[in-house]
Amino acid sequence: MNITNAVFYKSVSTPSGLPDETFPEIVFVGRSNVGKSTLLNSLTGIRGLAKTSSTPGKTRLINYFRINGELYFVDLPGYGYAAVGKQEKARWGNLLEAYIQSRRSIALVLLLIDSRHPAMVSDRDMADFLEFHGRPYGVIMTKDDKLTQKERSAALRTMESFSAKAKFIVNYSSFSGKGKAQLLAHFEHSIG
Ligand SMILES: Nc1nc2c(ncn2[C@@H]2O[C@H](COP(=O)(O)OP(=O)(O)OP(=O)(O)O)[C@@H](O)[C@H]2O)c(=O)[nH]1
Ligand SMILES: [Mg+2]
Repeated sequence: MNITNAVFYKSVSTPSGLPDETFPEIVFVGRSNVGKSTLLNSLTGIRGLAKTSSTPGKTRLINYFRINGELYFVDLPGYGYAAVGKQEKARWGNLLEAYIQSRRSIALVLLLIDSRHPAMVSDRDMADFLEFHGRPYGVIMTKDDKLTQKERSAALRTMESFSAKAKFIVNYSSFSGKGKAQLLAHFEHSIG
């Protein structure tokens, strides 16, 4: 897939604000600070389209981006961010789960995993959740530029062991662009 046009569409904080399920969606899911918003910017080639931050918890809303006028990229807030209050965590956890379970227009979930910490419980839980609900998903191993070859192979093996139904696993660096062409090719299959 070639991304020729990407624009911010809207931010949503409650189920009632969700847009109609008119376009297929590629949904970005992962722990806070794993690099979801940065990946979105890397794929579209527009720095600053999605807000990024070195402090976790930057994205607090569901953000929709229209891609090529024919699909949405959906940037979701991260899970596993300790400094968020219990109440907000619970509220957000429910919204995230409900979204993944019931949103019919999801064409593909991108599960982002920090290459340096590939076996975190919350990530395993998310992979289980996606598999249980039969959602099509692919894995992005983020921040690949921080790894040695040895660490890369070990991380890949770990990830493969708990994402049996993943359609693909891609090593990605938003800084170098490594993995971008490969990932865009996978999108082609998901969107049709
Ligand atoms: N080295 C390196 N750092 C990255 C990469 N991608 C993202 N980062 C850094 O990771 C931090 C978090 O990036 P974000 O894209 O804001 O993370 P997020 O997953 O959207 O975080 P939340 O919105 O809090 O859930 C930033 O400091 C980014 O610069 C990458 O490929 N390599
Ligand atoms: Mg973000």
